[in-house]
Amino acid sequence: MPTNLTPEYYKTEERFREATTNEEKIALLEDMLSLIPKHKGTDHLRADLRRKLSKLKDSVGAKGKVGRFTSAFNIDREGAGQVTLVGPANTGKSSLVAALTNAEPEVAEYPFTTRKPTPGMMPIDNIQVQLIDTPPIDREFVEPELIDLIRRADLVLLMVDLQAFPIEQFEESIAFLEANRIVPAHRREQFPQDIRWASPPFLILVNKVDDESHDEDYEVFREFIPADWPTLPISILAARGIEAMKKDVFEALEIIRVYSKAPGRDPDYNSPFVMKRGGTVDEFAAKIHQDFSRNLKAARVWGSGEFEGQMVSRDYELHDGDVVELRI
Ligand SMILES: Nc1nc2c(ncn2[C@@H]2O[C@H](COP(=O)(O)OP(=O)(O)OP(=O)(O)O)[C@@H](O)[C@H]2O)c(=O)[nH]1
Ligand SMILES: [Mg+2]
Repeated sequence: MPTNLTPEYYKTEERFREATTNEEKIALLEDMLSLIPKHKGTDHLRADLRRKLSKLKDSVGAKGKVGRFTSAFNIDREGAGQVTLVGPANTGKSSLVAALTNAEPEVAEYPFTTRKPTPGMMPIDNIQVQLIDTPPIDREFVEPELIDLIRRADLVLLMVDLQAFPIEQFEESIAFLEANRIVPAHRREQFPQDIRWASPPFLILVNKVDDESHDEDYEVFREFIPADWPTLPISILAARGIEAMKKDVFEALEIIRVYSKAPGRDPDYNSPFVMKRGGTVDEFAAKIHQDFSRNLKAARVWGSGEFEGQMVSRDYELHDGDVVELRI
């Protein structure tokens, strides 16, 4: 249905996009609403603008307080995946984020240092994933917002401390998460179907495996943990297991990197397109541009271990590292 918007509306919309203060945005949104003709074709647009307006008004009203829309627990997804570090106090969560990302969360010898989550970007090879440091979960009061943040994760890294009580830490943490309806993807089937579980993949990081003398303790830990749990020994201090961790994170996110290539040119290996595993040529084309997908005539693929510029159909499933040349 046509919306029949006036040039004046579009002008106001442009000023809204350029506005920098919330007060200015509120005034312009109100103008925009008054400039929209009221009919069925504009129902969605008007509802959308009213929603934006009320959000902005809330956030202005909540100034000084910690408002719903300024909460540190509301973290926008960035990069190839949102990976949330979870665990008891003092296990080394903040240390990992400080060591592997641009963020600088506080690290301290005493427990319960972290009070608010901090996101940072962690490079893995030629992509970036978002790694989020969080407050510990072995407390009397855990913010419901922290639970929501964990529920939204693409991957949960549960960190325990080999030099404390790793088995208890592991058991108590998963019991706590389960009580909050968060279970690992690989165990999802074991839980009732009628409850809305969040079931991201889990990876257990056993930190502070600083040298060979700790390797044996890790083996003991491993024997006590059911075999289906993926675990990885690391030491942030001694930089052990960090590359293996990055590799496991990449695998657990179930993503692939695909490179676009123009005819007669080399691909840019520095800027991959990140897709979900199982993604097709058609989905790749849509990622570049909706028109590409619509007008796609042919595609050639290099990679997949066997192809050297082979023609493929639009439903061809791509693999990590593939180079694709689209013809429209
Ligand atoms: N031995 C050893 N100590 C570590 C390692 N990683 C971190 N630590 C130490 O463990 C202590 C706690 O580290 P943090 O990163 O603050 O731990 P946290 O899990 O963020 O703690 P909370 O914010 O209280 O939940 C600090 O003294 C770190 O230096 C490690 O690999 N080996
Ligand atoms: Mg911390």
